[in-house]
Parts: sequence; C-alpha cells; structure tokens
Amino acid sequence: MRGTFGRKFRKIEECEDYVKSKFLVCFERNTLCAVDIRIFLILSTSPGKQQRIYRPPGAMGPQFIPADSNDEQDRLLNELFMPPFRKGYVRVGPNKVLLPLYYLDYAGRIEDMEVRDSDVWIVSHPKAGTTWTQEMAWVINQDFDFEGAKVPLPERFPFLDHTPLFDYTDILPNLPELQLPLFVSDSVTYINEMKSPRYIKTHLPWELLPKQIREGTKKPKIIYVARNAKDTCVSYYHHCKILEGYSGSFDNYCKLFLGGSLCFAPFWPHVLNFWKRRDEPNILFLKYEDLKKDLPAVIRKTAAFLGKDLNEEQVDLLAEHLSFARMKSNPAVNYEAAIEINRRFNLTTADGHFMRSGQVGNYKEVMGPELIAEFDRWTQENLAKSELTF
Ligand code: PPS
Repeated sequence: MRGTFGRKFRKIEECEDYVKSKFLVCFERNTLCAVDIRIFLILSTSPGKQQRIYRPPGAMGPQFIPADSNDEQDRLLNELFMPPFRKGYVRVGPNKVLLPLYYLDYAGRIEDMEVRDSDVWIVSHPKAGTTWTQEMAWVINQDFDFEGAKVPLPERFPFLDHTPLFDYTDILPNLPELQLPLFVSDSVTYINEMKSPRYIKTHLPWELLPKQIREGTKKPKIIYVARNAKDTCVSYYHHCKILEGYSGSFDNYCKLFLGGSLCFAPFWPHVLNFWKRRDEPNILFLKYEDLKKDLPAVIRKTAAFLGKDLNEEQVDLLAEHLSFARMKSNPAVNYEAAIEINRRFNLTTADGHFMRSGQVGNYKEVMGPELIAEFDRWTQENLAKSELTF
C-alpha cells in the first residue's frame, strides 16, 4: 500500500502512526503555527479510497497536500514536481511556507538549535544571489584566506536546510555508490558540530529560523539578500530543473511561483519580513541588483557590517574574485560537482549550469509582455506599503 506521502506501509495503522508522529514532533516543539490544523490522510488503497481526518484538539499544525488534491497549485506540484527524492509537500507556519514533507523530520531540531553570537548567516529566498553573498562574506570574515576558499563552499558555508530538501531514504539502499557527505545527509548535525566562527546558509523565512534568533536571545550576524521577482523566478526554474527534478513547463512554473507553491515560497513575505528588520544592528539587507551595479560598494558595506577594515587593494582583489566569470569557473562555488552527481545517478536529467546568466533583466528573454505585466502588478501590490524597490 502506498500512502499519500509516497511511503510504503503494510497496514493502514502504520501509515496513521507515521502521520501522527510527523504532526506531533512539530506540535510539541511549537514550530508550526498555521491556523488550519487539518491533517489529511488519504490512503490510496485498492480498489477504493479511504479518507481519515485528524483534528487534534486546540492544536496547530502543518497542512499536508493530498496526492489527489483538486486545487490547481497542489495538482501542478503533485504532477510536475515529485522527483525520487521528494515524497510530498507541506505548508507550514502563518505564511503557509511550502516545504518538502521531509522538512518535518528536521523542523524541531532547527527550531531548537543552538545559535552562536559569532555565527555569520546568509538568509535568502532561493536564487537571490546567495552563493555570491556567501563567498563575499566568507572571504571578508576569514581575512582573505584564498587558500581556505578552495574548500567547496557547501563544506565551509553549509546549507542548514539542505537535508530537508532531499529525502534519499528510499534511494540510498539501491545506490550503494552514492556516498553522501554529512553536510548533505544531515546538514543540521554538520552545523551543530562546526567550529566557530560558523557560516550558515538558509532559505528558511524569518518565522522558521531557530527560536534563539527569532526571540533575540542570540544575535548572529545575518545578511539577507534579495533579488527582483522575475529574475529570481527564471533562475529558480532552471535550478529546479537541473537540481530538484521539476519536470514541467516554464509557464506552469510561473504559476507555482506566483501562487506561493515552490519551496520556501511565498516570495514577498520572505523578503518583506527581513526588509522590515533591516535596521536591526545584526541584520544587513542587500540586493542582487546592487551587487551587480557596484560590487566594490557592497563589499565595503559588508566589511563594515562584519567589523573588518579593508583597503582599496583588497576591495579590488575581492571584486575580481567575485566576478561572474571567476565564480563560474571556480569549482569551489560553481556547483558543477553536485549537478554531475545528479546526472550520474539519474536523479535529474535536465542540462544546464548553476552559474547561468548572472544578469539583471534576463527574464526578458523568456517572459512575454503579459507575464511581465502580471509579475509587475503582483510586485507593486506587495511592495505598495514598503519603501522597497527593485
Ligand atoms: S541558490 O541555489 O539559491 O543558493 O542560488 P543563488 O546563489 O541564490 O543564486 C544563483 C544565481 O546567482 C547568480 N550568481 C551570480 N551573478 C552574478 N555574479 C556572480 N558572481 C554570481 N554568482 C552567482 C547565478 O548565476 C544565478 O543566477 P542566474 O540568473 O540563474 O544566472
């Protein structure tokens, strides 16, 4: 029997226990606060279907997406975005952030993790210029240790939510050659065990960051980087094809982006929740467009934020190291190795590069006038009450 979430169960009771345990972890840890507490469990049994709905009293929890949902967004997700390492999706928290089902295995540990004041965090919506900002912050904070920068970025600047994105539990037994390093197989443990100063990347929105950050009991340095929605969407589309197994068209992808149904969406609450905190002393808000316009200026600003004095020679040296051409050919940051592993093990099949166009306005090459107008309307509506512009 195959349950809604793609796991195999011998008995209905096993499937029920699985879903209850997923829910309870989040509830007990108080990590999830969606108002809608329904947990749908639709077991696809042959020949008929049986539906059970759990409503734990007074509890709040994640919204599971049923495999046979009639909602258009859910249907697109279920049909077009279910690679071997994705068992399903949940919507979490007040903004109903979409995440893989596997995230629930890690939600409690992320919520309760020990943050350190000496940490440097880069937070972003996917494809906003995260890697670029990571490399900049790392080199500055490590006093220009270009030798150390040859170590692959995911190792020295791991991605907290990496493991929750890729559930390899059913895949690994069939692929003994696929050896995963700890920062992939358990990114949370890897980060917990790192020496200080730690460098941590995350795409989790503000409301899903560890409690110690949200409550301000720990004050790591946090750099948030944002990018205009249209370029972010195009970049994310290519990323999802080459690295996350999206199999649909660009048009359908845009529907999912606008509808808040891609991992870490909805987009605007993600950006605005940091924009409104931009003046807090431990938060620096950057824009991809500004890195493109005047990289040396952003390098100086970031160095000041990290408490480092740079001379102009260093600024120029770093700007050169961070140029698109240099990063594209730098194996420590260009993710070619990860793409190669996906291809080798047939986890995704699409061609392409992580360092793709590196441009502002690249969306014009793929979006027609109507789609552009729709994105612009949506952007204006969401930014109307803020002073943020792109
Ligand atoms: S991820 O997967 O979310 O961490 O991706 P992220 O690093 O946020 O975004 C990748 C996009 O950033 C571009 N990039 C750069 N642009 C200009 N200069 C430099 N040095 C640079 N480094 C990365 C990268 O090419 C992706 O954008 P697109 O538009 O797809 O080219």
